[in-house]
Amino acid sequence: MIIQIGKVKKNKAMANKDNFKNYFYATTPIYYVNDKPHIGHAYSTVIADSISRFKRLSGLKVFFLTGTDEHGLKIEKEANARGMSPKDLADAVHVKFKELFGLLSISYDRFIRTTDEDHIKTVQHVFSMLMEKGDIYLSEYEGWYCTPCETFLTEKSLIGGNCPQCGRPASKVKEESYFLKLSKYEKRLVEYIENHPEFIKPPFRKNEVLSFIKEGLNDLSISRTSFSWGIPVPGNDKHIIYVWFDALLNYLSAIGFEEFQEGEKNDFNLFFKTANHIVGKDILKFHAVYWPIMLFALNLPLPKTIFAHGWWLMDNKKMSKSLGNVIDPVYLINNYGADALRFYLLREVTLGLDGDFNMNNFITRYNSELANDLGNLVSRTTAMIQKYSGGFLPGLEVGIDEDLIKTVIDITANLNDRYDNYDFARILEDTFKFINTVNKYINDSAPWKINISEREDKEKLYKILRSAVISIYYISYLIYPFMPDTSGRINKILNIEAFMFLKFPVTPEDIFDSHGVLFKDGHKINENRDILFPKIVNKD
Ligand code: ME8
Repeated sequence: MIIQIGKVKKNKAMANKDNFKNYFYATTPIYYVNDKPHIGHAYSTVIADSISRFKRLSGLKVFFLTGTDEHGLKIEKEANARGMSPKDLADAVHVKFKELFGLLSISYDRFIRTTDEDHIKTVQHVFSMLMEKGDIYLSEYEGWYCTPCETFLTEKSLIGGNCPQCGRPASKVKEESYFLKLSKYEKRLVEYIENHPEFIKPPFRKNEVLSFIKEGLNDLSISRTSFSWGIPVPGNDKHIIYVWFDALLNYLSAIGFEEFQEGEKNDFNLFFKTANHIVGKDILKFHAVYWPIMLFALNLPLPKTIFAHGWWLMDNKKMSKSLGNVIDPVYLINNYGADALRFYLLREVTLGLDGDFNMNNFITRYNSELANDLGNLVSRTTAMIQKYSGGFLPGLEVGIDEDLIKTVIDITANLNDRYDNYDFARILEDTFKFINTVNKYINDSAPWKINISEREDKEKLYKILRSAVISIYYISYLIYPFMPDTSGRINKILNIEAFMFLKFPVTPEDIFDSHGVLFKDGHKINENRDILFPKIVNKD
């Protein structure tokens, strides 16, 4: 069955049902504000945006959260170096993230800042609850700390005095500290991970997490006394709360945990059970070990999935300021467009694996797949409709090519599973294969050779026009989560206001029904004056 919905209108009938299966909560990491955003930040956010858009399109009630992580020593140090207060630094840099997300058409529902009042209240409240419960206790921390990673390290893990994660020097710390009892929940966490295959994705990351836990968990230091930029520990403001304990709780504060605790009937529990935390592989440990233990301590359910994506390298080297090879997403967007960047990030590499950002590849993919294959399909189809039928789509009764319909059905049959497994590269691969199939269909059927004075030939021509238009409609649907602006531009050309809501698996009847509703006989197709992807001429 297909029900027509507006592009951004939610499907009310489904969303209001008191059932968490109709909800979807997507989160990105919250980003440190010590520096402006780079391609890695764009990447996590685009992944979360794409899955959120697909889930909305499928009729779910979606909450998509992103934001900034504004406390901690790293931010305090950077602010000192710039001669400004940490809050002023955060105020200035968080705007850069918002600007980037605006340019990238990121459809977030909330941009949280850890300096937001409701977040601070939640963090202090959770700290007090766990103190009361006895899962937090006061003792002394003696060990090592990596400020760039905001991570406590054991002496044994250091590599020549440096942090094993980022390679920069670690510093020795000895101070009074509050601790969270991790060891108490170790066994329960192992069991949970082993019994919930959807909890850590991709699956190959699961063993990595399990072997870390099985080495034995030390209780986690969760407060500091040697600097001041953080949320004070309630009742002992000599201490500030460890930035990761503070940051992880953003996933609760953003969706009304406080109000829920106070007895208000909101959607907190429905959303939280469906949470998909999208993170880089560098911070998987925090999300798959410390975070679930905080939630066990709070008697809350765990998020549904933690998805760890890989890292982008630049010409096979780690991006770093000192190497001067950090890619500025704003530069790429200004030169090639947001959708070209979104497409490259999602198409080039299977999510979960590392990728190499290479400008030549970027330009090659852009020119061949976006400009030649997709752009050309849209422009030649609209040109044909102008030429052969004056811009009006004829022949509803003649039907659509059956092989093309079958391909659409094959692709959509696996769509939900592919999204749930973050197999975006595969969806794009199938979609671009389909684009080529349609281009080939037009070439092979050679409408320019048809003599339309014959009735039968006229029907043949109408079938080609209609098949091409309906195919483009489904292509627009399939690319919408990844390239929303392009999809909107195509819909404008097709002169349609909204997608139809697809219920999976799609049947041939659904397709015929939808084309009958959207593309009635004589439906006007707009002239394509808008070149979707102008070719890039390589200046080198
Ligand atoms: O870790 N390739 O913030 P952060 C791919 N505040 N992704 C990359 C990347 C790269 N080269 N570099 C960064 C923090 N990322 C914490 C998170 S969450 C409660 C707190 C992405 O500003 C990737 O998602 O260092 C990584 O996990 C995130 O940026 C780190 O951002």
